[in-house]
Amino acid sequence: MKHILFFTFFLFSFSCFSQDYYGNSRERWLQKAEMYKPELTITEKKPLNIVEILPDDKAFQKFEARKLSPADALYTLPFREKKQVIIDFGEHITGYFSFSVRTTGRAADGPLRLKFTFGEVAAEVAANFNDYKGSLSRAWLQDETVTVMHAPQTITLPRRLSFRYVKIELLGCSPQYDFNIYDLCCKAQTSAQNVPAGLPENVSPMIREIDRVGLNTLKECMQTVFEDGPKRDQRLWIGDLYLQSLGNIFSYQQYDLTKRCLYLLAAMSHTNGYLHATVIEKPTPRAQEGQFLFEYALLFNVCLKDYLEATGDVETASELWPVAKRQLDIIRTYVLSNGLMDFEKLGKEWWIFFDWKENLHKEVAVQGFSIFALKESYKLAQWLGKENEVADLPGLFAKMSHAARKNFYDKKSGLFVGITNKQISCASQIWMILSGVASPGEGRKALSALDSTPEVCQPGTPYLYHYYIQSLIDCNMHRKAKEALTDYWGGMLNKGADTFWEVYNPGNDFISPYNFYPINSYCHAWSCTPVYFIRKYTEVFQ
Ligand code: RAM
Repeated sequence: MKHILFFTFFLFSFSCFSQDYYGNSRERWLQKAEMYKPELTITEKKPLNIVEILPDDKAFQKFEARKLSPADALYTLPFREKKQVIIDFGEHITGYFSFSVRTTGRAADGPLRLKFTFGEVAAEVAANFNDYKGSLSRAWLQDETVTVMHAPQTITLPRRLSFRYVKIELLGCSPQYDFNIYDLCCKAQTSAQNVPAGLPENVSPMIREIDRVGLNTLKECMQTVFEDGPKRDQRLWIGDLYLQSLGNIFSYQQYDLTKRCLYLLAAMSHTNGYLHATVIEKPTPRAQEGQFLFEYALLFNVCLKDYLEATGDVETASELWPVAKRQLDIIRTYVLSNGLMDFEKLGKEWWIFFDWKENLHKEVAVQGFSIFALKESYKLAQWLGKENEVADLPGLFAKMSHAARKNFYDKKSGLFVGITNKQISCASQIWMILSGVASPGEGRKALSALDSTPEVCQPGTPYLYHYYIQSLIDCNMHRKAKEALTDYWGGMLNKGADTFWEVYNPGNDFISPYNFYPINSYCHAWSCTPVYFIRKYTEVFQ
């Protein structure tokens, strides 16, 4: 009996997993991805200043960098007595760091041990990394110990780094000789090559600055894929790609990079045809196994549609259409006969994200997002003349929209609220608006009601904030959209950002989804979207 059961199970697994949903397309997709891999532009960056990083209650994360002297003062400084120095490169850079060491008089009679700590923000180099209890690999933190066996010598650290500040500490040396550390250099790299158009002269200084830092953020994340963050996770995530692609359409316009990412994701999908949320490029491209994120799988479709709209590249979109079409089955699997998504079941089988925000109840957002994804996918089908292959969609999103109104809309308050939890969240209103379930008038009412409702679950990251701004625009709340963008991204600027962050809560500088704020990414893809808003909706933002 046991044997029969095992055999049946074996046969079942075989039929489920051994057949590839996409037949033999993967190899071609991977080849295409390789074909569109961009060249990296390398620029040598030199440090600007020696700084001190001091506690300051008013500064971001309570640390402030203050200039002491120009960086080359380091190069003649006998380091044995100095023991520690912090260098400021003056801007966020991503690349390979090198330094040289020479003795000041007597020959070196023993090795040196130096520790380098790299930080995207000042507090990161002041933080204590010992007793790390964060939820991600400790190794993301950028501290490196180097033993210098001979002097003079030039050393390049093997790891690619992302930083503005470097702290250098002397851990070990001989009492017999002194030395200088000099020629600090970073070979900075990016695949962003094009120069985006300048903004008109009458644009306000704040909007101009937000745009500049947004462009910088996007540029730093543009490597051989659109990375989520050049410090962490250094890889392609579909949700980040979707927003970067929007930014790219209105700035660098390097569509081959988007194309490469789309092919790479398709090639790395599961044999069942569903997309993995994230792909790692090195040493050879592979998906992060088991990482299935509901919205991200479907955002592939939206990203492909936007790409097609921007480029007219029907060939790519047609080749990847089967992937987009397959993702729709995710929604079909969970939609109940009453038109609502089976939120509970979906949550057991997929990662439902929407935001890094503890306690966010995602029931309404799931429904809204699903409708949005179906509608956008249908537009893609229309562009490609494939409506007949997804002829069920218009009926499906109409039914789901009806169910959403019936079950979630509280006419009295004008807010959308879930059935299983009465939490009032920004996310729920946003996704009811972006899905078109709420009319612009109802959307305006809902978004305005949020301002006067106590205990609203607010966005936790620029990721959800992006969709918030979009929903304000879609409801014609243009003044409010500009205010919100200026307050939020301008808030980061006022706290010293030279690239925009993964997580930002105006009231709490120390918040981290990973239980350790220095491991947050301070140059993060999903935070670049002011570039898209400012350049697309010129009448609203310029
Ligand atoms: C973060 C990643 C990425 C995001 C996922 C869901 O860990 O950095 O930006 O897409 O979360």
